[in-house]
Amino acid sequence: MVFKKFVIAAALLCASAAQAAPVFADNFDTDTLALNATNFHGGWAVAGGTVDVIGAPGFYDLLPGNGRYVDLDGSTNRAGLLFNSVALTSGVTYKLSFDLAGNNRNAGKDTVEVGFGSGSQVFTRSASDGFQTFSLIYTATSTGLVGFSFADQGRDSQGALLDNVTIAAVPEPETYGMLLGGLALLGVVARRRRQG
Ligand SMILES: [Ca+2]
Ligand SMILES: [Ca+2]
Ligand SMILES: [Ca+2]
Repeated sequence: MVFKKFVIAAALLCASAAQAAPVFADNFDTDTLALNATNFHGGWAVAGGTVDVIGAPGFYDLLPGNGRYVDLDGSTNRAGLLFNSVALTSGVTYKLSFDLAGNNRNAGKDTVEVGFGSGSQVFTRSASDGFQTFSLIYTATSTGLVGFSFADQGRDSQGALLDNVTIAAVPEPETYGMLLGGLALLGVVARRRRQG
């Protein structure tokens, strides 16, 4: 019985290691609906232009069913830089994940530059594109706060839509190897016990 519990505990450990708890997560659902929003929960700030918080209930809810989300080009014909920071640990690799949709107002394509640590990548979404999950990987070179940001390159007040931003540690291959090794050992022990 004790052995069985041990195996279950080991299996749970594997599951939790494979899905590290996020160090940052925000779905914007608790933010105040506003054009040219400035008051964000979760540490966000805006520079060099504006963004809007739109969505449910009925405030420019362009893609219903996603609560609230950010229109990355506000209402001043000058998209702002939406930025934030998170405490990371040196040497650990993290994945920034986010959902990005087109402007959904027939306003052509939107190009968004996403920054995470010293890296950045440009994502392009067509006007009618729905939310899709994208990600960016960064290995922290020091322990402390690291910035991440979203900058729509548009100036037409109809930006790409952003939702569900999360950052979580990526399990290292050695961790998987150790866990698999541990499980194999448990298998051997279990067989020996059955034979004995
Ligand atoms: Ca949301
Ligand atoms: Ca807008
Ligand atoms: Ca645009």
